[in-house]
Amino acid sequence: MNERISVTILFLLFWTLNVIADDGHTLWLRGQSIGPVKIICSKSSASINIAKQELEKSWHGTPGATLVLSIKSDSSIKGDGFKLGSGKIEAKTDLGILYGVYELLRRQQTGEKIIEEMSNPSYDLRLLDHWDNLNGTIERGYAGNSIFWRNGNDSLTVTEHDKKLWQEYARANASIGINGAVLNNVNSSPRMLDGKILKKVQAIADVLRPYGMKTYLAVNFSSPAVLGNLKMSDPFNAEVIEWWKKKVEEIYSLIPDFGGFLVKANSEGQPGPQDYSRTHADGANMMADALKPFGGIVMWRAFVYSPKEKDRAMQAFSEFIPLDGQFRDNVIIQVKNGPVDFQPREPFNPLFGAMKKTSVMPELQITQEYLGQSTHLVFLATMWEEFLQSETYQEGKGSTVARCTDGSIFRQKHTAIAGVSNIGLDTNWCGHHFAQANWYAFGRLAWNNSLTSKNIADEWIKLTFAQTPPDKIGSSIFSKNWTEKFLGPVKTMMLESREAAVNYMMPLGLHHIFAGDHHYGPGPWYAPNIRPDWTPPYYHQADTNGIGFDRTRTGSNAVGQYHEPLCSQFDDLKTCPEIYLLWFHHLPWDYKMKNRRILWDDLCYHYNAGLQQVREFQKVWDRIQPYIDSERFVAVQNKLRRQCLNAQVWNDGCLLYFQQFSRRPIPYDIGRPMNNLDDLIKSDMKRR
Ligand code: GCW
Repeated sequence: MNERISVTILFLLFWTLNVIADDGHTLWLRGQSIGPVKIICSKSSASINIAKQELEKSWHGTPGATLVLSIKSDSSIKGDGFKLGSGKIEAKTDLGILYGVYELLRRQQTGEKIIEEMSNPSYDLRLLDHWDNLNGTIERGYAGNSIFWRNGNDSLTVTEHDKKLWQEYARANASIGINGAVLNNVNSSPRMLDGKILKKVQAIADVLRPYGMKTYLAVNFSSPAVLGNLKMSDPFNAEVIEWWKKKVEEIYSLIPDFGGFLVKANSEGQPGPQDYSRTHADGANMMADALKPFGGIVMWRAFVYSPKEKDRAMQAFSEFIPLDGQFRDNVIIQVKNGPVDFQPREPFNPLFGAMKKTSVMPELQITQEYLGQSTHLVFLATMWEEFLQSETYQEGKGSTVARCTDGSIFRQKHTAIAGVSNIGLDTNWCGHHFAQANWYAFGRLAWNNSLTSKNIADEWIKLTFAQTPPDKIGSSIFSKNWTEKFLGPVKTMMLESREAAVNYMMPLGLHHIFAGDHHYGPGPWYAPNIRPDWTPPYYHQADTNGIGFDRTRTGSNAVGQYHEPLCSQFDDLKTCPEIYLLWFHHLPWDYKMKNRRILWDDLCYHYNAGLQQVREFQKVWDRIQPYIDSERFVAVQNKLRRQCLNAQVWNDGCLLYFQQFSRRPIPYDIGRPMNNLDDLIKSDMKRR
């Protein structure tokens, strides 16, 4: 064999292996340096040293260029913000420098221009909430067990492997600006505050700290009684107050920069101040007082609802609005984006903008509990963009949810946002390679809540899938071929994916029609003998007269919780956006839609459109095969196949079930169901 041929073969072999082996563990942090950089920085600290290492590891600027990192007192820079410029990064804090470095590297790798620019975070606190249990399982986790907790004799030992994983985790978060983590489930075990467990929390906090991540804990309101053996946990009881004070002191002696508590109280069976006829404010303030001397905060959740009330969607507002102004200034009310529960589509929770004298933070769900878990490809940034840009009208036009929560409109003491994490022990962290994009998007939006989902998708795809290190500096670092054949189609697919899921699961404002309590497949029929607000018929209200939840002024009057003109807009069929139609209205099957179709037909077309969209995603994916490593290609291809099968089940289950009431044919120009309703009801989507 001549030498040239054998070199070529060797090269091809190396290239193929290189392309084959990619398990996704490195996330969006794949950039390897293309040359040296000269760093000038007079300061040294754990975070600054990480910044320097990152530059050396991933520098994509002109080889040999000089970069000056400097700490400056500049009033235009807020918190851990930074100023980017040619050859320099300025910040007020070490973390500002670190975030500036990550931004610079991201721009170099994505070919985005590097201009004189200021970047201040939208929210001071940008947190991941882990719903991780002490035994290592994760509530609504679909990517393996917890990276923090496990069962067994070694449950509290901290291994080198643990530390390495936590460090990788902290690095990924810092690279997108996330600066805190709640390490355990909001359905919290009182044991969480046990001294032995706190030692492990300390070990985790020590690893996260240099990356700017603070540690928080979800606490159980009954801890004084259950863990401290007190007679009760009444927030007005002197012994209870003292117990929390002592506990907080103990925590800060181990973790001096501890962030604070997250509390789910009097919600879904969790204990809370109402057990002692006290209010949410009484409970939250008691904890806030204990944390105050140390600078800690309380994030008190507004996710409350009781089976006695007529409309679950209204309860957070009814319980919390009367308490506005009664909370200590280190309490933040944490509110889910929608008024029911992380559904594929909900209007925004009316508490946003309405609670004017209290710090309010959005809670988003990154883990896809209601959006196909780790099987379906659903890019959530479009949903979050829709939510953040929702107009509340609370202080006139321009009072978007984003501006009502980030301090632009109300002078809230703390600005914060949290996302329920989708991270587990799976090698690729999130179960589905594309679910990494949701973790990424959450961090990016928490830093800058006016980013578009389109830009976020663009960045993420470039960072995650670009194959060869770019050889040129500037905007042309990606080949025309790759941009047209890979970036474009994959981006379009991501941007359409959430609407596709809404279409095949719950179009036109339908919500919470999931099977059983796994929240995966369809179950509009699911109505065992449990509280009605845990069953789909409560939400869809389908009968022979029609379908939808009447929340108009003559119905539950949930519309009344929205500020005008929204209230009238949602109330009036002529102006209610059709995406929320059945959220706010109960309508006859032959109601005329804007496109002149009757409601039943339009519903069928929506389900069918969702199904067709996922079938298209399969084609998109098969076509991009030459541009991606085989490991990730095959993994996503398999997931898309299952997503299509599932979408078919959603289509068939919902249409056949609702057809019993509509008593009309499925329009003949769309595909016929492929499953029998009885079989679907029996299998209850247990086989995913
Ligand atoms: O979405 C629901 C989930 C519960 C969760 C609850 C909550 C942690 O089904 O698993 O409990 O919300 O947010 O508290």
